[in-house]
Amino acid sequence: MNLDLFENLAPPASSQSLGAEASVLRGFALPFVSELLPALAAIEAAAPARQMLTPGGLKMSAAMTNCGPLGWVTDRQGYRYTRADPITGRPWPAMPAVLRRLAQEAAQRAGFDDFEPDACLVNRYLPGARLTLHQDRNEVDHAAPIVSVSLGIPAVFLFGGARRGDPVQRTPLHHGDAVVWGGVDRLRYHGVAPIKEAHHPLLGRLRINLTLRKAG
Ligand code: MD3
Ligand code: FE
Repeated sequence: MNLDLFENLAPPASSQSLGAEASVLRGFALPFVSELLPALAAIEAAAPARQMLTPGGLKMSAAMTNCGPLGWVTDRQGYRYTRADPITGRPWPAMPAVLRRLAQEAAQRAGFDDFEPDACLVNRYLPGARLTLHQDRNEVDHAAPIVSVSLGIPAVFLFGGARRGDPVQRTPLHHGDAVVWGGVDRLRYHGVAPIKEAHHPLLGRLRINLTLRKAG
């Protein structure tokens, strides 16, 4: 009997299911971190993170920037993807090869082949910052998954259902964790509980979350 056949089908020990098509890959991003951090610093130098306004006029508690051909923005006009950074008027910084490779490998590990992200939203959270329950529905192709990478101090990820009032599952996310969402889980409500005061050896009192999407 060819046991390799089964080994290839078995999930890695560090994979955890959040839903039928949502999985946490614990520590998946760790081997990429030393290349990722300088690439992120370059992105933030070219397109500084800023606290955007919701359509209702509230300042978001997380600061955001983007890389890749498309970037997610919100202001009084609404939520949308743009090719240019509204602050600098220049195209968003290019997506670093290491980030694209990380997203493709994580997607593949979770069962989504040929993921071609064209947008990466960078969320920066200081203690106290949060993200209220929402759906990600500005992307054109809902068949493509979303890959998220958590760095720095921990967060509690809130994963609800198809309706805002559905029960919410709470999952801690740590430095180096990757999560892949697709298929039936793609439009579930989700958010981030207020970040607790903490210190991370590489990032200090900061959490960075990268979400890679096929937006266009
Ligand atoms: C679940 N970011 O940027 S991870 C977002 O930690 C966002 O910064 C969170 O939600 C963060 O929109 C959560 C990513 C995530 C992204 C898309 C999803 C989780 C998702 C789409 C469907 C279900
Ligand atoms: Fe989201």
